[in-house]
Amino acid sequence: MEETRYSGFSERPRKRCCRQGTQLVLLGLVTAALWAGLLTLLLLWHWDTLRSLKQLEETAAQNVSQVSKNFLRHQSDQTAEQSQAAQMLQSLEELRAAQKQMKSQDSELSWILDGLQADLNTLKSQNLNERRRTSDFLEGLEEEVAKLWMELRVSGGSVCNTCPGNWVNFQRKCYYFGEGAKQWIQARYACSDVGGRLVSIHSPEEQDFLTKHASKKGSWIGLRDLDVEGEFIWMDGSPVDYSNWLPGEPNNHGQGEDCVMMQGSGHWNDILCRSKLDAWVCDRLATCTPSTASASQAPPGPALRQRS
Ligand code: MMA
Ligand code: CA
Repeated sequence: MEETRYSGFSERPRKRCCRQGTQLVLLGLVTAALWAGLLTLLLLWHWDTLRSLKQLEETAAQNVSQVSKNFLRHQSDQTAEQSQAAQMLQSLEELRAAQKQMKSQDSELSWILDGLQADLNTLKSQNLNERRRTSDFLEGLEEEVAKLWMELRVSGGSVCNTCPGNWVNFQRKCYYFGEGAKQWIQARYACSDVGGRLVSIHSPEEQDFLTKHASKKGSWIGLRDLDVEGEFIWMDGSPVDYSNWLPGEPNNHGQGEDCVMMQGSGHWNDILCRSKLDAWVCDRLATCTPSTASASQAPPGPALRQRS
């Protein structure tokens, strides 16, 4: 109807219609291109996301495996450490036990050692005592022999009154009056040095002689009760057959008086052996001078050996 209405002008609408079609096509094409672009972008984004996810997944898996590996390693380390600690604890216990045993062994050993030391000391002192007893016994024998020999000489007509220089004769003995501050034991050695021993006194006559000659300040004499308290022994080994104690003596004053001194008056007192006195008296047997008749027959007398 329209073609009829506008029959003289048919060229123009056809052109409008074509341009619109072209525009539509172009629009469609642009839209399609846009959609295609959008889709492409979406696809690309999707792929990228997928790739990232995959990567993340891989990384996560790697991390998980690393962590589990680490965990396992840590667990095994811990187990090793635990067993090591248990071992160390056991070693410590063993050490403690060993130390305890060593300590008990040590105390046992020191106990045995103490015992051995005590035994040794006992043996030593026994040996020393034995030797002293033997030597005292020998000295006593020698003394007896010398006295018997002297009797024999006297009965054969000999005169026994000869003393070395510095010694004073009385009856058949010689006496040395030493001076100088000494303890009893030092006086004993001093007498030994001059060939005698600390004096032994056996009669009132001998005592009178000594009282006259000895120092008025007091002297050491050869009497002591060192071994058994109250049991006094003379240096010549003879028993105490005569005594001249001060009244009330010996009293072992203060429980330590084991050596005897002769006072200026001649009386005796037991005092401390470590006290120092200014004088001491030694004795020894005199030597005999043979009579002219027996001189040729008599065997030589025993030499009086240096005394202890
Ligand atoms: C002193 C001392 C003793 C003695 C008494 C006597 C104090 O001690 O010499 O040996 O027995 O005197 O009184
Ligand atoms: Ca006394």
